[in-house]
Amino acid sequence: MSRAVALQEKFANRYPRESCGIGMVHLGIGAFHRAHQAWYTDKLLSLYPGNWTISGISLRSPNVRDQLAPQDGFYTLVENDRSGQRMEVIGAVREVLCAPESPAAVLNRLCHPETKIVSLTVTEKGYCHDPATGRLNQKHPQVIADLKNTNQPSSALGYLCEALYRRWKQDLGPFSIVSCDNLPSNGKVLRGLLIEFAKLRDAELADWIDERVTCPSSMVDRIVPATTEKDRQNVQKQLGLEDQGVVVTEGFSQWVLEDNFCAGRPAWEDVGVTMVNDVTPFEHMKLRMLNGTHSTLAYLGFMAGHEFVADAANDSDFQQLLLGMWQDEIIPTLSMPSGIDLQSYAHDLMARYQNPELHHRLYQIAMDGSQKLPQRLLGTLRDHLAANRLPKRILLAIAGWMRYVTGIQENGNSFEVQDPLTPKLQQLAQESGFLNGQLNSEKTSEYVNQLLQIEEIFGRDLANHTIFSQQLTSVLQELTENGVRSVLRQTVIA
Ligand code: CS2
Repeated sequence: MSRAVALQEKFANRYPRESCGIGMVHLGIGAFHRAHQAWYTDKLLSLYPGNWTISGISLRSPNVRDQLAPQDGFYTLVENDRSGQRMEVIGAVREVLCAPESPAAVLNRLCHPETKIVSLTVTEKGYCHDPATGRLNQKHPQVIADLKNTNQPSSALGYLCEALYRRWKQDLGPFSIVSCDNLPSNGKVLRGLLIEFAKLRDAELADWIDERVTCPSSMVDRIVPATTEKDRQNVQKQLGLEDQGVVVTEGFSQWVLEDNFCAGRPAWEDVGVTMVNDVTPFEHMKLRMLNGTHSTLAYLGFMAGHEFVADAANDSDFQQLLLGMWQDEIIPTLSMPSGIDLQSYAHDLMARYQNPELHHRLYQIAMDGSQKLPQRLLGTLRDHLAANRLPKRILLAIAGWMRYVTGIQENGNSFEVQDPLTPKLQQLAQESGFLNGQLNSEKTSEYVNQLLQIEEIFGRDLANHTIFSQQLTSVLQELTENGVRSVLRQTVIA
């Protein structure tokens, strides 16, 4: 029996999939999308079968297409937590295209009259922007290339702009664009970038986008570790079928979405999505409380020798660090609509991190820190600096990142730092003499100051904040001299 047929049998005709047209295109069809938006949409189609199935686009590698095409887009979603394991075959993804191989097919799908919503998970770096300001990086090689070869784009912005250009010219009407990446005001930022990009091509197109296209902001949340061979074998054992597209996640899921769609939308509110007028407080809550502490665990936990989030979150020194961060440093910066209890949110986060059934690598989260730091940690930091306070745990987290990007572990082993700025970061570590020969505070201070000069991460203000940079230097010096564990004990106890 083919993979497609076996999965279709398990899908058990929960809805008449063949007659549900494709109404959404998703750029960046990785594991997160399949555990989140596609899962919500699958529940929706079970309730109301309609034209909201998904065309998933891989912007880079053919892997997901190669996994899903032979199975007609079906895949198993495994939910793992303390209450047990659940498996479900998801049918919401009807087609998967690999953009570098077939840009014309992707553009045709985006320009299809039935395409009403385009969503994205292209990670922070996929926006070709300056994370500190949210503006387009006009020197980005993909931006330059996509403005030249408009029919063969490579970036999300390039595809969106060309598709909207054609829709404008052919009078096909706009689609809504939903960013599902962990960026603050993701819809607003994306809209600004798209208009900036379009202006470089055709000012009238930019005006049309401005008038007709909406980009609702969204807060998305579900922890989705990278799938392993063991996960696939587990599905094979439990369901008796081969599935190359398995995705493993936790039981928890949240999606808060701004209700601003220019071409209609599915009734996602009926399957647990929260539709609101303003996503901002929810974004701040999630980016600072979840992603901020996730990155903290990633840098410090990894340096201390932990492999998985659950290992670090079950280590009492790290637990104390997180509890202190939430209570004293993050929660006081948030202001939430009534009914949102940040104490219980923090409590639930700890339980999610400690989930022993989820094997979420710290190394996976540590990736692309230069793109993540501003929204995860630096906003909280700035709020404290403005009130003349130095949040010691946030400082420790930033120092942890500075230590991490040297690519050398505490035991002296080197590892690969995955970040678009890696060459620059490691050059600075070399040039400043940090980690070369005898460590001294002058070299550390030089290294810290050089890093703080990277405007796309730290903006213009932080390098000039003397008390902050001095304190950061001394934390980094201690971290390097005495190791994470020792600093953690001092910071946590003090
Ligand atoms: C993580 C996120 O890899 C990372 O940077 O912090 O992917 C995190 O797991 C999700 O945002 C949870 O919703």
